[in-house]
Amino acid sequence: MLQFDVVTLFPKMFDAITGSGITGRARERKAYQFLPWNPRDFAANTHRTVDDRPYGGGPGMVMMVEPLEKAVCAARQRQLSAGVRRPRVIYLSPQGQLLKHEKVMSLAAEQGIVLLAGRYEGVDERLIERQIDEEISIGDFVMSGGEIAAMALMDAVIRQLPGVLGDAESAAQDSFVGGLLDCPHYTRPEVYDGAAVPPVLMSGNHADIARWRLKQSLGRTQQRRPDVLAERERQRGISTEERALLDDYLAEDAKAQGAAK
Ligand code: 9D3
Repeated sequence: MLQFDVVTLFPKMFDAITGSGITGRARERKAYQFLPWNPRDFAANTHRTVDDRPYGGGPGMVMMVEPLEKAVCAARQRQLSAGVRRPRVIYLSPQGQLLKHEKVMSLAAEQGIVLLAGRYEGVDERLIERQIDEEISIGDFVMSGGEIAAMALMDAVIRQLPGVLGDAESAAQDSFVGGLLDCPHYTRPEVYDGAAVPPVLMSGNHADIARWRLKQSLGRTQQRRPDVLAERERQRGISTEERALLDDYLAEDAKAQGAAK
């Protein structure tokens, strides 16, 4: 069972993933274990202080090295006692490497992960040097702390653990794994306020439907995330059929854009 030990000033935030949905069910089924560690419980004074003013001046506060190190070491020790050979210690940080699918897959293969979620301006750099294996960011935007990033990482990893997703959910996953964005989805009614479902989806021709979906995925990826399509092409090339579907999509889209003007 994958072990997640999380060092955080806000353990209750993690109820959001451990208590609900796929990640809640996975915990009940013991696909992973979650244990929070609050640095306040390791603070040296009666006020339970965990932050202090930055040397050199400037705004905000910095998380102190001592309570954080004690909390990280307690988490690491617990994992070692639980049989984790080499706990991986990750600091969620705006300075980290961007989280990608490949990293999610490699983390899902670990025995144990210790996550550090920071608050304030960040943590004392000596804590990073002494205890952190890697820093991970979830995107180029500013949040108020590392907890939501830690939960995003946990959710992505947990859904890759064996037995967590049912067949239906698994099949739906294949799309990003193939390095493409998802195709559009429709359900009843067949016509909503004059807007009809694409007729091919009502045809019952499964080969046509699969081709249409691939074409939509290729076209949308090219238009919305050209970086993702270029990386897929670099990794595995593009087949003659895929090239033809993409060219078709782009030609039809250009025509539709022209007509709409
Ligand atoms: C406004 C404060 N910034 C000064 C230039 C630095 C800063 C410190 C702490 C910015 C954000 C944070 C809190 N964010 C995280 O801990 C965090 C995060 C994020 O904000 N965006 C994307 N990924 C991550 S992972 C952790």
